[in-house]
Amino acid sequence: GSAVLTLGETMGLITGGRIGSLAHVSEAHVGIGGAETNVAVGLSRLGVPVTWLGRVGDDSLGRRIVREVRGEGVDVRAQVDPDAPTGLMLKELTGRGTARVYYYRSGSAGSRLAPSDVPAGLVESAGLVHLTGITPLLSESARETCRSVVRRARDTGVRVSVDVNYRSTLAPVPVAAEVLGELVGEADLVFGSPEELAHVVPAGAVEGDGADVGALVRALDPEAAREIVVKRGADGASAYRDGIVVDAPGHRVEVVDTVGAGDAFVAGYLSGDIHGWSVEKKLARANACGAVMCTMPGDWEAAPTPAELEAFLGTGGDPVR
Ligand code: KDG
Repeated sequence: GSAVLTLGETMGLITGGRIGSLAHVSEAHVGIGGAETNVAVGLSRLGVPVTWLGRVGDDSLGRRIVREVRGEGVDVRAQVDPDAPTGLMLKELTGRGTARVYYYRSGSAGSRLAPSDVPAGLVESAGLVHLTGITPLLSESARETCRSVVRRARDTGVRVSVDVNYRSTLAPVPVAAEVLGELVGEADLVFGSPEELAHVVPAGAVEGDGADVGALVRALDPEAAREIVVKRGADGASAYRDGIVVDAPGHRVEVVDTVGAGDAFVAGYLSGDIHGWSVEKKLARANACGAVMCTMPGDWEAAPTPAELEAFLGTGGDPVR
């Protein structure tokens, strides 16, 4: 099996060709995106054997997803669903390094993921399984798939990684809190922003406004049984493990497009995790991967190789000309 198995929905991605609303911008780029394939490509670029599993429609965008992700060296296990189209996402560039995103994914092939899509042995032979909080909010069958994969991983001692990745357009906070709280409760490794962690902590478990990240982490994981990684974008990240917290600074970069930076961060962190790196080393690589992703457009295209990371960190000598 692969070192990392991930599963979820990848969509066609239409991005405005210039800054502005798609009510007016006529030119656009066609691509693909999905949190889990973003992570998978990030891992593959870093030399980690990775499998992505999901459903696509029997259509052009579905074929593009399979070809493009496979082209990145990811082991792609895609079910072609004859009864539903590949989901779609529109992305408008605001000009402030952020993007506005619209989903056309309800009833999509990817959202129809089912437990039986995941063949016997696939979870059991992986080194680590990575899920995001997007998948269980897509449909009842996708939620069941997450539950079944987590159960299978736990039964065979396979590590489970979860990125909370809360998307407000998929479910209101109370629903997400319950569903994602359950997922986080089963994970060995958890990623989230301070706001996302506040959403998954049971109501009333933390005093005050939830701004104390240490208190959130203790409420989420009272026995310090998990590794909890708090993502703060340009402000860096912190990892809580065995009751110890490690802080790592972020990088100041010229931001073009922040979408996908969180996934790049996760790929960087997991690439070190599977090699048994220290928390410090994992955080440093994760922060660098996230920063590089922000400097170029696209959700995953800028995922760095180890050589590109070295160049970014200034230890790789002069840039190649
Ligand atoms: O993390 C980036 C992803 O959000 C993006 O690539 C698309 O998977 C996606 C989603 O559901 O928002």
